[in-house]
Amino acid sequence: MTNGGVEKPNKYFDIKDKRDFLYHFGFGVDTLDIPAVFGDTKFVCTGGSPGRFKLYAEWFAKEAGIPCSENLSRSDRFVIYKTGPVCWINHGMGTPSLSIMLVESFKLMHHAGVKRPTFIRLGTSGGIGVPPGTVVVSTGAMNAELGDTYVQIIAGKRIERPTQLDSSLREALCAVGKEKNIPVETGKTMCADDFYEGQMRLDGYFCDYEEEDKYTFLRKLNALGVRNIEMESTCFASFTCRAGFPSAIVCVTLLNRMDGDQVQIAKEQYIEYEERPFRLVTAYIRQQTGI
Ligand code: R2B
Ligand code: URA
Repeated sequence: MTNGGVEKPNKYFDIKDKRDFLYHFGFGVDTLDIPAVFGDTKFVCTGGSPGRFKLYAEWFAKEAGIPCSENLSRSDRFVIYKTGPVCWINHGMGTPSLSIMLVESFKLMHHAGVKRPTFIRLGTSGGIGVPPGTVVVSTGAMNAELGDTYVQIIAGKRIERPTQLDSSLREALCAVGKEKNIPVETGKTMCADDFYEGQMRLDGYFCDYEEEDKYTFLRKLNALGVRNIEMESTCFASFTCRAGFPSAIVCVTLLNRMDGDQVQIAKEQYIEYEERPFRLVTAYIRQQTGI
């Protein structure tokens, strides 16, 4: 396992190739004045869905009384919006998609000359023993083998890296949650590699385990301090930690997995749940930035 220290950016990409192109964002140092557009960034907020992140950016701009950019992405893989010092970028589902978005946004911050941006993931998740609508601020991320690491396969070898998150940022977010009367819990987040079998659902197409195995597994997770399951936390924690960027994971639970597997919530309820991480995180950002 690597020691978890902060790593310098890749020695090759600046020296060898001054014309770096962020392929999945569809622009590069040659095609956009990156420092002019992104140089004042302080927070990068991210989460899975492109539509939700467009909405979050628009809500934030309206609340803060500042303009919202157009979609700055020039590819259809990700959307990027900017509202003052906050960038809103979606990351898709699962760690492969997230890892691409994080690498390109770290390079983006590097090219923009931004020193220590704070990264916050605002997501959805399945709760373990907590009521639906609970906002879980993660204390750490656990992989699908129940280890507190992110596993990467590089050159045919398993590399494990720590998945720490920033404790002072977490505490500050929890304090804002209390102030705003948002139901907040802290606990570990398990990062599954898929939505169905990897989360021991009984409603997938395949299922070669029994109902009691599901409950045994969920009870085990609960005993290990896990409060929610999603699909990106290990990679998010590990990458931000390697880069030395403070980071937090704030996910609303859409259901309590002890009570079921299907995500079937009325539209208004879903929107209200999706709003909770947004209200919490943006109250914190506005407190920090004074906007
Ligand atoms: C939460 O929700 C998505 C799956 O529905 C996935 O991206 C995640 O982490
Ligand atoms: N996202 C997940 O990964 N799992 C859930 O149960 C809900 C949302």
